[in-house]
Amino acid sequence: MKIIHTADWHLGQTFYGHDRAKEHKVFLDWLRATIKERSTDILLIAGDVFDTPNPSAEAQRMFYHFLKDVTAENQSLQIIITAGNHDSAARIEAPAPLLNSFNIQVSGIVHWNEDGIDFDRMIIPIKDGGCCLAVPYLRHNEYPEAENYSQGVAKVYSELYARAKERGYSPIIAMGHLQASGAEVSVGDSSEHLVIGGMEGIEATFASEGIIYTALGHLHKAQRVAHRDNVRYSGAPLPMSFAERRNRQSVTEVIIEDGSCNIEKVEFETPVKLLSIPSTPQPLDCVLEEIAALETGEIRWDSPLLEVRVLVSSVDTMLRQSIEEALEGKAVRLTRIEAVSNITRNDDERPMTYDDFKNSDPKELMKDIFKRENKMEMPDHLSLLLDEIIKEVRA
Ligand SMILES: [Mn+2]
Repeated sequence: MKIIHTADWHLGQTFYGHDRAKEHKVFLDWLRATIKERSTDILLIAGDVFDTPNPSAEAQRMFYHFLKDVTAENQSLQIIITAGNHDSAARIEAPAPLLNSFNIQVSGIVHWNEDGIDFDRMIIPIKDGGCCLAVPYLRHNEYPEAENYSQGVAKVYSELYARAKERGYSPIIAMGHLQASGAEVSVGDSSEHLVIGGMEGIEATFASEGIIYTALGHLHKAQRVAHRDNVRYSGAPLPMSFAERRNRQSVTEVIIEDGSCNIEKVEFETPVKLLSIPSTPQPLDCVLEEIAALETGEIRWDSPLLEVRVLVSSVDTMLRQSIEEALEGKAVRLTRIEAVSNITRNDDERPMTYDDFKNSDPKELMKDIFKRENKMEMPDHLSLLLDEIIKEVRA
């Protein structure tokens, strides 16, 4: 059985205002060709198909065209899709009755019946007597009673596994969209974060040893979890932020044969590079020198997306203009200029731990973040607004 595991497409994403539809199109065409070439039996899409719960018509059109074309080209292909935290669970599941006739199953919403969660809907038969435990991104309270989120999510997987085993399914694969603890998060990447700052990691033991392969989505860097080769993130096909610019993009091919699985990363060369210069923030004159060394040429849809990082010691109102002038005629697309203050940081600015976070006062935390981001104290009217929000949440 040949499986291709992919996730985190984020169709419809714009990158600092730059449209990425053409990049996504290149990826989808490549994926189609890869599936044909490798005679894939099952395509697993582990969530975050779309970048937002309310994707544009163009993003949806691209997705459904892909599904139509790839199933037409590969008559025996089965596709299983789970919703991620960026997807609308209801929206992605809405066309399921139609998709089922193309051998495409969607697990978006957690359905409930009189006994609680309707687990059976998440058990999807696959070829050769196997099944896929297709678990969408679980929101708070979308799990049986448990001490915390991590344990609740683990309970869903163990219940599904127990049921699948009892019914004699073999092999059993699983797919989910979650943050496993012990996995690597891209620093500064907000699209990967869960409910609060990405701290709710699920213990890797959620994936029972009896599950032959667990296909995960959510983290954008391809990696295995807790040193287990068969519990993996396929990674996103496009870098979603500058924090991910050094990631290598791929989909994961899993071949299951005689009870064991063989895993291969199939690399995808992204058509647009993310460029961050200089490699560490430098004073303006050094930055301008680096810009001067960039290639000149026409700006096209696939020209690199550029981030410029400048070390500043005072407010320079001409900063943007100087950089934009230096960039004239260069074959790059400017996304943002990050001005980094070289004023010495306080000693107490060590990274926050989970315990710090649990014991912190939300208002103080917000004020602190505001100060760091804006280099000024939070104005009174925002502070009052914040009081109201906190009051409302606690009520
Ligand atoms: Mn996600």
